[in-house]
Amino acid sequence: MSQPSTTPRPESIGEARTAEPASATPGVIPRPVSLAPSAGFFDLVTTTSIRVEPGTAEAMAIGRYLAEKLKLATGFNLMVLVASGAPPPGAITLATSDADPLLGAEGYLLTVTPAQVTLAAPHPAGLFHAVQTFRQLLPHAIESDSLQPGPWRLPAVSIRDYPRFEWRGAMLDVSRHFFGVQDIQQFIDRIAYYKLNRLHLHLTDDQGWRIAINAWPALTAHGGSTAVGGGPGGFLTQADYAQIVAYAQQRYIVIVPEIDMPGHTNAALASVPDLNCDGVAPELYTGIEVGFSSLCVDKELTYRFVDDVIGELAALTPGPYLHLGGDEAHSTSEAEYRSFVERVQGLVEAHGKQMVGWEEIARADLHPTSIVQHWSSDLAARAVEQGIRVILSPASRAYLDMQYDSATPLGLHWAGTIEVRDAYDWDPAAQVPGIAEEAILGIEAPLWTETLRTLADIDYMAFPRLAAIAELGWSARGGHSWPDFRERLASHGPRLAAMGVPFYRSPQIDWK
Ligand code: TNX
Repeated sequence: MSQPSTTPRPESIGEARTAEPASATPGVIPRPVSLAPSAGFFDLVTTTSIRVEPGTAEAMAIGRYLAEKLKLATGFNLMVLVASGAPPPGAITLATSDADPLLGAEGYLLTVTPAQVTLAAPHPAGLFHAVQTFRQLLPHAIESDSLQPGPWRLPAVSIRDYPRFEWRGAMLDVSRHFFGVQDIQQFIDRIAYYKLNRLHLHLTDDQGWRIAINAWPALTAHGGSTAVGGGPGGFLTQADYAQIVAYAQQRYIVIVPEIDMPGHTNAALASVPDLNCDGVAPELYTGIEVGFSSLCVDKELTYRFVDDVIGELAALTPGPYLHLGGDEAHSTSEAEYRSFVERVQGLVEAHGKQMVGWEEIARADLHPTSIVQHWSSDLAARAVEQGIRVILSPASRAYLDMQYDSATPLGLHWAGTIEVRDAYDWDPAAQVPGIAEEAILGIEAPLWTETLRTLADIDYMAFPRLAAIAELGWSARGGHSWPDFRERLASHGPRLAAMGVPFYRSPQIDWK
């Protein structure tokens, strides 16, 4: 489904200041814009019903999703019904009519009283986010997938909430090591819990080509056959990819596919000899060096190839974005790099998509609709001068593949080590000189997988740091506070544990 763009809202200075003392704040992450506790509790019981207004198929789907989530731990078969009029006591109501349009594309109100619960939002995405907040108000055992004793009681509260940034993403590298449909779906569920709305899939790199392209079957047949360290690799069929896209859509997450070029292309060059300037295919690569490969930028065939790949991927991708990588093209000359990026920008647009690229693409002439992803230099500020919007993924703060400390058994450390506080305690609007709030489309945390092989590895590196990044992307600047976040995060330990996430038990947090 297409999401309406975020409506600008007046700065909610008043709301941001209604902060209660940390101890009174339920452990909701990201921190809501405003949260006012009131007296009493709502008890979720077998007879609780979930009511949806007539004529709202998406709200109905969200109601069913909520009922399914609650069923695993409670054992309740909650009724989900279409109903209008005043709700009876004990109902949970999902409403999209009459909701304050100032809440924007993703905002919501959540009201819990002893008699009833109301989730209201002008758009379904807001209802979906309200459901995540609702889950976080219940006891942590609600996240278990086996029957738990209860009772299932929520504190009465009134929440008004909407995001600071439109783009709140995570990136998963499925090239260095391959991760299939099930792992990716699990990751989607985890990030949705923290209200992220973009999953960037890094689908190709030197070590593996992971998405089937019908016009060039050798890409996956050969280029998908190994991984870092020489494992068996793997790839997504187009049906797999479509399944992931649909799963993400149901969770209001847009898939952003990346085909990295002109560098990071050894897997393609090894699979299709004609893509090489000399017509000779290199061997497959299973190491972790970067910057040695390049498409042959002055061969016409290169652009037929890129056009085919982009065309097939665009047809499979309902979201508006296509990421062409563009990073670390150390084997392509400056002039060739620029003309390549400019030509590919045209191809992406011809297939109806907006181009996204790593910060290096700011060296080229970009259209105002293209998007630049900052990771380590001040190059993205150049794009801002061209009127372009930026995604912030500063490696020293947001790279989930960096070690937590020097003892972390997984990960790299070229950008330093990143403890939970390092991931949390920075302001996106003050991170890069020349990139102010208005130029920031949002933030994204990349997870590169040179050292990661399993979903457990992903979970350990991503959590809890991804919760910190999610709060930076969503919560109002005025509510940013490490002591407050630290306290709320402590209560997420048992939640993550109940979900089966083997997260990093940072010594900075007094885990509950
Ligand atoms: C740099 S960040 C890369 C990746 C590596 C990563 C490891 C970026 C755009 N390129 O190719 O996987 O460092 O941390």
